[in-house]
Amino acid sequence: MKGVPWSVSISAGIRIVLLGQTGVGKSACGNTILGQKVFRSASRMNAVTTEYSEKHATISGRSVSVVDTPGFFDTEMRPGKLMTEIGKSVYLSSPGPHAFIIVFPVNMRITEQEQQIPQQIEMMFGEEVLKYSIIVFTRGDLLEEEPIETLIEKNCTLRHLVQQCGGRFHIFYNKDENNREQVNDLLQKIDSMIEQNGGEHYSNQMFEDAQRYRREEEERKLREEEEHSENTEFTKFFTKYGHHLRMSAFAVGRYELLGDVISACVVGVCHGHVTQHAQTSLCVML
Ligand SMILES: Nc1nc2c(ncn2[C@@H]2O[C@H](COP(=O)(O)OP(=O)(O)OP(=O)(O)O)[C@@H](O)[C@H]2O)c(=O)[nH]1
Ligand SMILES: [Mg+2]
Repeated sequence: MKGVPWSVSISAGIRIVLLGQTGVGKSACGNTILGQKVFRSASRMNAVTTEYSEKHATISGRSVSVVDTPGFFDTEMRPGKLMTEIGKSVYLSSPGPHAFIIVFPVNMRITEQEQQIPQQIEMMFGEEVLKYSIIVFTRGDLLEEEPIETLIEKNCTLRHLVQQCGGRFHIFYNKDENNREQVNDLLQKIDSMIEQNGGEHYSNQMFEDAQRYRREEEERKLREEEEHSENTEFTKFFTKYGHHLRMSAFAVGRYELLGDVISACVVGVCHGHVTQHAQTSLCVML
C-alpha cells in the first residue's frame, strides 16, 4: 500500500478495532457497522464481551473487518498479561488495523479518568496509535436538544478528549439498526484518516516496538526504584548507627595504633630499651 494514494485503492478493505471501557457499546457498534448481530451486546452490570473476536462483512462492495474487544481499561490484570491480551486485537486485525474506534456513550460523565483513556491507549499501542484513532459516541438517541458538535464546542473536557484523536469523532445510533447512512459516514471519515496517513495502517511492528519500549521503561523504573530504595536504606541505617560506626572506626584505629605501639615496646624490651616516643604514645593511648 506504501506510495499508493488511498483514493486509488478506495475499494480496498478496511480493518477496524473497537476499544473502550466495559459497557460503552463497543459490540453494539460492531453490529451496526457490519449490519448484522454478530457480537453479543447486552445491558448487564458486568462485562458481556470477555474474548477478542473478529467478524467481517461486505459493505458497499468493500470488505470490512471488525475486531471486538473486552473493556480492558478498568481491569486489574497484570501488565504483562494485559499486553498479551491487547496484542490479540492487533494480530486478529493482521497486518494491522486502519482504524481504532474509541467508544464513549454520549451520556457518560467525562472525568479525568475517561480523559486519560487516549493516553492509556498510547501507552499500550505506541505513540503513533492516535493518528489511526477516531472517537465514536454511542447512544446518540439519548442526546437531548443540543447536537454533539455543540456539546464538544462548549465542554473543554470533551474538546480535549476529541483533540487527542486529531479532532476526529462520529456519533452512532445503535438502536437505529437500519440507519446505514451513519455507517457510510463513519467509513468516509475513516477513509479521510487513512488518506491523511498516506494510505498506511497501524502495523504489528508498531505494536511490537511499543511493547519493547514499555518493557524497557518498566525495567528502567524498577532499576531506579531499587537504587533509590538501596540509598534510602543506607541513609536510614547511617542516620541510626552512624555515631556508633564512627566510634567503632575510631576504636579500631586506636587499637591498631595501640597494637603498633605495644609491638614497638615489646621489640624495644627485647633489644633492651623502649624508646621515649613509644612510652609516651602508650601512656596517651591507655
Ligand atoms: N439507547 C442506546 N443504547 C445503546 C447504544 N449503543 C449501545 N447501547 C446499549 O448499551 C448496552 C451495552 O452495550 P454493549 O454493546 O454490550 O457494550 P460493550 O462495550 O460491548 O460492553 P462489554 O462487552 O461488556 O465491554 C446494551 O444494552 C446496548 O443495547 C445506543 O446507541 N443507544
Ligand atoms: Mg462487548
